[in-house]
Amino acid sequence: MSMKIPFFNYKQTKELEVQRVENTPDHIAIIMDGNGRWAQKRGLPRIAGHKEGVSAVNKVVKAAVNSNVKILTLYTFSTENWKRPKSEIDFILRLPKEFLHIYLPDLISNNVRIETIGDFDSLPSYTREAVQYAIDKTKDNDGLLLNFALNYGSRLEIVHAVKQIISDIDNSKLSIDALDDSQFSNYLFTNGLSDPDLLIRTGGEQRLSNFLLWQLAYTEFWFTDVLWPDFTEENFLSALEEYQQRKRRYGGI
Ligand code: V0D
Repeated sequence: MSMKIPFFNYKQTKELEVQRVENTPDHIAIIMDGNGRWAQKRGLPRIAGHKEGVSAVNKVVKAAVNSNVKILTLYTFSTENWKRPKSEIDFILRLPKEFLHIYLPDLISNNVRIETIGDFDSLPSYTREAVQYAIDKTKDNDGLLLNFALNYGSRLEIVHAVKQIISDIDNSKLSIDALDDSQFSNYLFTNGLSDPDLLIRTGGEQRLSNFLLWQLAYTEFWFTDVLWPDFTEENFLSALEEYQQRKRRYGGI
């Protein structure tokens, strides 16, 4: 890992202040697209691309830690992904365990906290158990929040929120008049998290694909043709720089 800024020593405070002035996004969300195409271009099966995508996740997590990002939300598995061939789904759903087997000790020493958003209970037990173990192991860490969108779909999330709201109104836990957009946010899976400042999508497509529809209302979008397995720390820093440029320009008006 190339560390440009020594965040783990006592010079930290000053660097962090510089970062704040430079307006680092607190919360970055990423749609990690292009894994299947990366593999197909090389004549490999799609799953080879997903596997390669895992090491890109590790690189970006380290880059986020080094850049003092507070929250990194990664779209790993969408509610629509169940439409894929069973063998591919089966392979993908084993990746969390594989990822954590390799990288959890590193994440712990980097003070990273792991969380998830999405329909966790519908995942197979081998996925749930591996991820739950990591959540428990890292729950007291107060560095980067690494938030995996796992079996996540934004419309599902919104419908789930509406049902819960109706039930709370029925039980007089909530009054219709008290329901505003900030109250509504409390019913989403992202309850308690700030909205993303920056959305990155790799792989060339420019759409949201049912990701964080409510939360991205004011977010800056950054798209790249780079396929996710090829995405580097340098690409990540380019996105950060462009975000800072945009903010500076708008701030000046
Ligand atoms: C495949 C590219 C890490 C996108 C990255 C189950 C598609 C690699 C995780 C992971 C996936 C999830 C939770 C966790 C630790 C790691 C992961 C999935 C897919 C879907 F606690 N990579 N990764 N999860 N891919």
